[in-house]
Amino acid sequence: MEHLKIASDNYVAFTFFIGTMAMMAASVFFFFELNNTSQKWRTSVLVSGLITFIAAVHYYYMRGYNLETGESPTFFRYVDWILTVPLMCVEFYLITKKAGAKIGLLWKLIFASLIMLVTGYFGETLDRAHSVLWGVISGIAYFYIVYLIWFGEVAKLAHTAGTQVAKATRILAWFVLVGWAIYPLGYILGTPGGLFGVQLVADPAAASHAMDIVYNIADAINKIGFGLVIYALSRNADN
Ligand SMILES: *C/C=C(C)/C=C/C=C(C)/C=C/C1=C(C)CCCC1(C)C
Repeated sequence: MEHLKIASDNYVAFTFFIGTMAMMAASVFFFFELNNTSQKWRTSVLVSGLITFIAAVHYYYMRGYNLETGESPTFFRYVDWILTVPLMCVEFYLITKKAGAKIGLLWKLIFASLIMLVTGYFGETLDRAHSVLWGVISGIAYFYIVYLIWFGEVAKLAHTAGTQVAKATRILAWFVLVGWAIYPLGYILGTPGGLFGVQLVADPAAASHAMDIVYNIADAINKIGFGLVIYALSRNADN
């Protein structure tokens, strides 16, 4: 087989490559730091490492897939998200558990995230003709997660869990509100329904490329940044 190289103007392949390396480096960092992490925070930092590690494996695969086919690796993108987004819900549960979070809260977050992702997958693949409808349903589940974290149970528990946990939860809440909002932007760019019928990128190939670049940037911010907030909490918390 011919050796495939990344053309210098192939930004999609390049961001898959950088994404792979960044996720790998972050995983090594989180895993090695476990040794210097207090017992109380070890599971949280471990989960940060698992999130970036799972992403690293998917990025490695997606990088090769995209380079060889020139296509968007939608299926494995969603496999990655379906594994890593619930683990981010686990992070919220773990840091509020000390303030009395119940397992029911974790299930609510996971259930909403699965609705968000499965409906998004439908809109991107199985029923592209109704991408706006699926995007709206996905968006409702997304806003429910935002609600739980900003005003609902997560916010209330974080408030009583000490200043460091409250501060970290507030930063993570910003990740969910702003960092996660990058994904619907990618979806709007890449699906035929656009923004309620307004197509932002007309050419289908260009639209799909734009979507991948936006998703790749969002993943780096949200997976590595999110993990670093948890890591910082494990260093700053007084106990
Ligand atoms: C590590 C991966 C993460 C944090 C992925 C998050 C994905 C989302 C928040 C996706 C949200 C979507 C909508 C809110 C509407 C359109 C469809 C999605 C799935 C792109």
